[in-house]
Amino acid sequence: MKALITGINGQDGSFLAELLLERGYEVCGILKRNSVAENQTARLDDIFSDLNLEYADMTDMSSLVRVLQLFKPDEIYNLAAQSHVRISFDQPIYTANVVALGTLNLLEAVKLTNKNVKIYQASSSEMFGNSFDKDGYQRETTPLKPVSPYGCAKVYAFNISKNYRNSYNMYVSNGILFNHESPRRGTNFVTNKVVKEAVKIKKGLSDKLMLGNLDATRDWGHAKDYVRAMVMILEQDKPDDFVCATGISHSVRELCDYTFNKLDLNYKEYVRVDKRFYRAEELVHLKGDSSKLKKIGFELIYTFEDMIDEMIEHWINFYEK
Ligand code: NAP
Ligand code: F7E
Repeated sequence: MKALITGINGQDGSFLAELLLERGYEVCGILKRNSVAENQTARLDDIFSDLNLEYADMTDMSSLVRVLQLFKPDEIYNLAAQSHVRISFDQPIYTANVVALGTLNLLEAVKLTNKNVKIYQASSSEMFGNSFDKDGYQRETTPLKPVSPYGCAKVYAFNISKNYRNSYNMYVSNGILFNHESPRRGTNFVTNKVVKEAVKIKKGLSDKLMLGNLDATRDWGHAKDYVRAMVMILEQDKPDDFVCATGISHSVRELCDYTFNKLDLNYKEYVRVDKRFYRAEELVHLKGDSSKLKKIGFELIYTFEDMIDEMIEHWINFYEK
């Protein structure tokens, strides 16, 4: 089996590439042009020689057609995105071009080259916005009311994926994934920012941590668990859409409390609120119901605490080196 991963050098793309190689897949990926190529492939260092990598960009459909004709994949995991929600307020048009129109470019490229490829679309809990069911959970049937340019672009990608599934009989499935993290998470996302900065404070390398909304809650899982869900979703005979979440929600304040406590520190002495890290419209609460995914056999391995502990260990090792 041959899989093409867009966003292969991102957090999820790198874990997914490792998992698919372990399962005997031939793995191909696209990289967008970057001025310092070495930095861009840091997450792929351990598997670099096992991958087929080509330059292409989600905003350039001709480059996607070229790659599809070259690799002839059986499966595509569409993970490429400008994935930072706050930055999507600064760069809304770029975000829409990559996330929304980029997905359309890929679907069209597949339709024109080989319609029989199976496609996984990286949909997001950010699509729900501040919408949740009476029991406080978001699930596949919860109305989508996005509150960020990123969320709006992901809703377009979600809808157009289902439209291609229904109109052209293409196999396109959505994983509606809630926040998932790891030591490979970008350090401008809140979990890795908090853990990295708390370790720096512990080591005497810093004395303050500036954050935005401490009361927002998120359902945080581990990226390694969630890439297993992606593969499981494409293993189904028929295309469908699945929520992937832990069902447990923590506030940013609780994340700080847990992390600083683990380092024998009191977060209240170091954390300061800085309005620069607020969003123009906030998504306040996320908690997902993964019952549908569990019915096809999905189980979590990591807890929130395991994941944060792993991230703390990563940054301690990093600063000790
Ligand atoms: P990430 O670390 O930000 O990775 C995004 C990837 O997309 C990077 O490889 C990036 O390349 C690539 N990319 C960006 N713009 C591109 C373009 N124009 N053409 C080609 N590639 C481009 O994100 P992630 O956390 O792995 O998430 C993977 C996917 O799942 C994304 O679509 C994200 O929106 C979605 N998602 C993530 C979460 C989460 O909590 N992690 C939850 C739900 C959904 P460069 O690094 O070179 O820019
Ligand atoms: O923020 C609050 C912030 O940037 C989480 C992406 O992977 O998950 C991710 O989006 C929460 C928010 O993730 C800071 O306001 C407080 O309430 O880590 P984040 P996100 O916005 O939830 C979804 C599912 C995706 O699909 C996205 O691609 O933390 N927060 N203070 C902060 N957030 C950041 N980044 N930085 C702060 O200083």
